[in-house]
Amino acid sequence: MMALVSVVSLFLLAFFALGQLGSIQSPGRFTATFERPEHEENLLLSKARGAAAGDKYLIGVGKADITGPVVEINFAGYANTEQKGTGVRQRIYSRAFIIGEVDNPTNRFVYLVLDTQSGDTAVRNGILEGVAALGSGYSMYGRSNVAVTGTHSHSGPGGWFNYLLPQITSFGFDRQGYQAIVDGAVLSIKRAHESLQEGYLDFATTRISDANINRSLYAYLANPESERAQYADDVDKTMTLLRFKRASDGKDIGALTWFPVHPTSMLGNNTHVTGDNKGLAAYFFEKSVRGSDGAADGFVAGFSQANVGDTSPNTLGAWCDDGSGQMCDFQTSTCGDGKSQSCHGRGPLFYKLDLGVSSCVEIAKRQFTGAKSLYDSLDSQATSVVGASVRSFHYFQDMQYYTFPLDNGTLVQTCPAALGYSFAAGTSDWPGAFDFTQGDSGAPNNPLWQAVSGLLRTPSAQQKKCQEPKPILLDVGEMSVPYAWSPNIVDVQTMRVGQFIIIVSPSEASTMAGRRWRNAVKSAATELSLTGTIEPYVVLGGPANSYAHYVTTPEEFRVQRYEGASTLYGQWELPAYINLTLRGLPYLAPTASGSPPPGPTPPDNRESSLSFITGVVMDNAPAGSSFGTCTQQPASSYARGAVINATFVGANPRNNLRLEGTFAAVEKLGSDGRTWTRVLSDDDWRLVYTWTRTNGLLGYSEVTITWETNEEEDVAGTYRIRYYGDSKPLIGSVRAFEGVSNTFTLS
Ligand SMILES: *[C@@H]1O[C@H](CO)[C@@H](O)[C@H](O)[C@H]1NC(C)=O
Ligand SMILES: *[C@@H]1O[C@H](CO)[C@@H](O)[C@H](O)[C@H]1NC(C)=O
Ligand SMILES: *[C@@H]1O[C@H](CO)[C@@H](O)[C@H](O)[C@H]1NC(C)=O
Ligand SMILES: *[C@@H]1O[C@H](CO)[C@@H](O)[C@H](O)[C@H]1NC(C)=O
Ligand SMILES: CC(=O)N[C@H]1CO[C@H](CO)[C@@H](O)[C@@H]1O
Repeated sequence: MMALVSVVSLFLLAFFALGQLGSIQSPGRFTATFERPEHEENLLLSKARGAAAGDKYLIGVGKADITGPVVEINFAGYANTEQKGTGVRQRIYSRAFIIGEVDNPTNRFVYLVLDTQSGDTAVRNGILEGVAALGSGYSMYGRSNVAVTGTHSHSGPGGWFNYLLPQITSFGFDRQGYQAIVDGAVLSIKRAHESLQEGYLDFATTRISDANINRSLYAYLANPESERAQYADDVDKTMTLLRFKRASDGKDIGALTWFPVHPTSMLGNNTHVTGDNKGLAAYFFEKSVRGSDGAADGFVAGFSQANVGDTSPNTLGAWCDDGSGQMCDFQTSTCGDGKSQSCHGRGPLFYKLDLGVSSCVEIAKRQFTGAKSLYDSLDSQATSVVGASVRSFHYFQDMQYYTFPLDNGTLVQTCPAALGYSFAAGTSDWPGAFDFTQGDSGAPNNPLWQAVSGLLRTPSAQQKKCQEPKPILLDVGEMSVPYAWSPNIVDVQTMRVGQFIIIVSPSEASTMAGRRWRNAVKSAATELSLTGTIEPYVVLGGPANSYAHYVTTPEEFRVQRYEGASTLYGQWELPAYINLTLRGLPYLAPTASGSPPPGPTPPDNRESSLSFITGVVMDNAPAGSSFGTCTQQPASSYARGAVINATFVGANPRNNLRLEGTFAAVEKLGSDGRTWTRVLSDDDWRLVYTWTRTNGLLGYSEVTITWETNEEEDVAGTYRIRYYGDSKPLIGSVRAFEGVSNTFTLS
C-alpha cells in the first residue's frame, strides 16, 4: 500500500502519455470482422454522384462561447498541476449540429463539438437540464439524441469533470468553469434549433498525409500482419466532411469534419487558453467562408475528433532533449538514462521555442487546407445523404464484469476500471514530470491529493485477474470514497442520418480499434439493411459524453504502453464496445421506434465533489493609478510583423468571464478620422491576453495585451488597444471598467 501510494502520486503529472514498461506477448488471434479498407473507401466515394439533391432533412447549426476561467485554474489534458492558466489566446466554443426528419420532430439528433478535453457526465447532465429548461419547444432533445463530444484539446481550463481522478490536478471541481461550458453548449443548441430549416446533406473524404503520426507504433505493430496489410498507414489519414446545405437558396450553413489527431500541439508548459489545432482549424475555416457567396451568415465549422488514441501532431517524431541527438527508444519511449522525461515529440515547427504555438498553427492549417479544398470541390465529388430517416440510440452500460461472447464463441468479461503502470509515465506528447520507477521525490503540494490519497486501495483478487496482463497502478473502478474516481458506467450511443452512421465513443480509440469498430458497425448495418440498398458510411467521434480514457485492440493492450495501460476495462474492452454498439443497431432501422432500456444511471458528483479552489479575494489599483490605466504604452509606430504590447492596471478575469464578449480588442481608426472599429478580439489567435498577479496581499495585478501582427492579415493604419476588465473590492460587488492605449500606426 505504501509503495503504491508513493508510486501513484506520480500520475498527477502524467495523464495522457506513452508507456514506460513494455511487455511483449505474441498477438492473439484476430477476431473482428473486416470490411473495405480505407483507401478503397476513397475510390468508392470518388465515383459517387454530384452534390446535394439527396433527401431533405431539417438542419441547423449554432456556436457559442464556453471559455471558463482563463487564469489560476489548472488546464485539462496533461494533468500537470503546474500548468495553470495565465490568460487567453483564443476563446473556446461549443458548436452544435442538429439533423432531423422534416416531418417528425422526435426523430432528430444533436452532435456537439466542444473545444474541451472530452465529453463528461456532469457536463452532459447540465446540458440536458439546461435544454429542458428552455421549454416545451425543446422537449425532443434528451439523453438519447444529444452527443456531447470534446475535441480533446489540452489547452483549456479543467475542473469540470464528474469523477475524482481527473479533478485531482485541478484541486477539485470548479463550478464557474463547469457552468460556462454548460451554458455555452445550451446556447449553441438553442441557436442551432432556432436556425432549423429544410436542407440537404452530402459528404466526401480527403487524405491529409502530414498532420498526424502514430506515437505508439510499437503497440500498433502487435496487431496481426494480415490486418495491418489492409491499410496503407499506421494512423488514419482520411478526413470525412459532412456538409449542411439549406434548401431555400442553396447556401451552406455548416460543415462537420472527422479526423484523428491529438490536440497536443500546444505543449504542457503553455498557459494560454486556446482551442489547440482543432479549434484553430475551425477558426480558419469559418473565417475563410465568412462573406463568401456560397456560405450563409453564421456558417459553423466543426472539427470533430476521431480515433485519436495513438495519434500525435508531433510529426517529426519523438526525440531525446538530452544532447544525445537520438530519437526516443522505439519500445519504451525512454532516453539514454532509461527515463521518459527528456523524450519529447516534435511538431513541424518545434525549433520555434514558443510553447507549441507555431506547430499548432501549422497542424491547424494542414487540417484546414485539407478540409477547405475538399469543401471547394464537393459539388463535383460529394455523395448525397439519402434515406429520409434519422435515428439515434443511447443507453448506459456497467462495464464491471460484463460477459459476452467473442466472435469465436468464447465468453469473456470486462472489468471495473483500472489504470496500469505505464499510465504514470506520460507520452512523448508530454512526459511525466518524474520517472515513477525512481520513486516519488515528494508528493506535490496538492490539498485534494492530501485529502484522498489515503483512500487508495489495492485491487481485489478478481480485479487483478480480470485486468491481466495489466499491472494495476490505480484501481479506480473499485474506489468510490468519497465518491467515484472513474466511470464504470459508460454511454453507448450511435446516430444515423440516411446512410451516414456516427459511432459516439466515450474512450479515445486507437487507430486499429477505431477501424475494427467502424468495420463491425458497417457490416452489421449492411446485414440489418439499416440503410436499404445504399452502402453505409461510418465515422467515429469522441471522446464523448463521459471520459473513459482509452480503448485499444486486445493485441495492443497486451503490450501495455500508455494507451493500453489507460484502457480502463481490460483487454476485452474493444470487443465489448463493439458488442454493445451492435446490440443497439436495430434501433437505427428506418422502421424502428422506441429506445433500448436506459441501463443503470452513472453517479452524478456535481453536488458531492470536493473543491480546494479558492475564489478571488480582491483587486486593487496601486496608488496613483486606477483600473485600466495603461502603464506601458505601445510605441508610436510599427512595421507589420512587429509584436505590439500594451500593459494595463488589471483585475482578475475570474470576476467576470465576459462570455460572448472579450477581454482584449484592437480598434482601427476609420478614414473619417473619428470612428473606431473593433478589428480583433479574444476570438483571434494573434491577439493574446496575459494576466499577472503582481501583489497578492494588496490585490494588484497587471494585464498585457499582445498583438502579433503580420503582413498577410493586417492592413496599414492607425490603431489602439482596448482592455475590458472587472474588479472585485474586498467588500461590495464586482465593477466593470475599460482601459485604452495611445494610438499608434502600423505600416
Ligand atoms: C477465441 O478467441 C480468443 C481471443 O483470440 C482466444 O483467447 C480463445 O482461445 C478463442 N477460443 C476458441 C474456442 O478458439
Ligand atoms: C516548453 O517545453 C518545450 C518542450 O520541452 C521546450 O522546448 C520549451 O523551451 C519550453 N518553453 C518554456 C518557456 O519553458
Ligand atoms: C453481445 O453479447 C450478448 C451477451 O451479453 C449476446 O447475447 C449477444 O449475442 C452479443 N451480440 C453480438 C452482436 O455479438
Ligand atoms: C509582450 O508581453 C508578453 C506578455 O507579458 C511578454 O511575454 C513579451 O515578452 C512582451 N513582448 C515585448 C516585445 O515587449
Ligand atoms: C513514434 C513513431 O515511431 N512514429 C512513427 C509513425 O509512423 C511514421 C511512418 O508512418 C514514422 O515516420 C514515425 O516515426
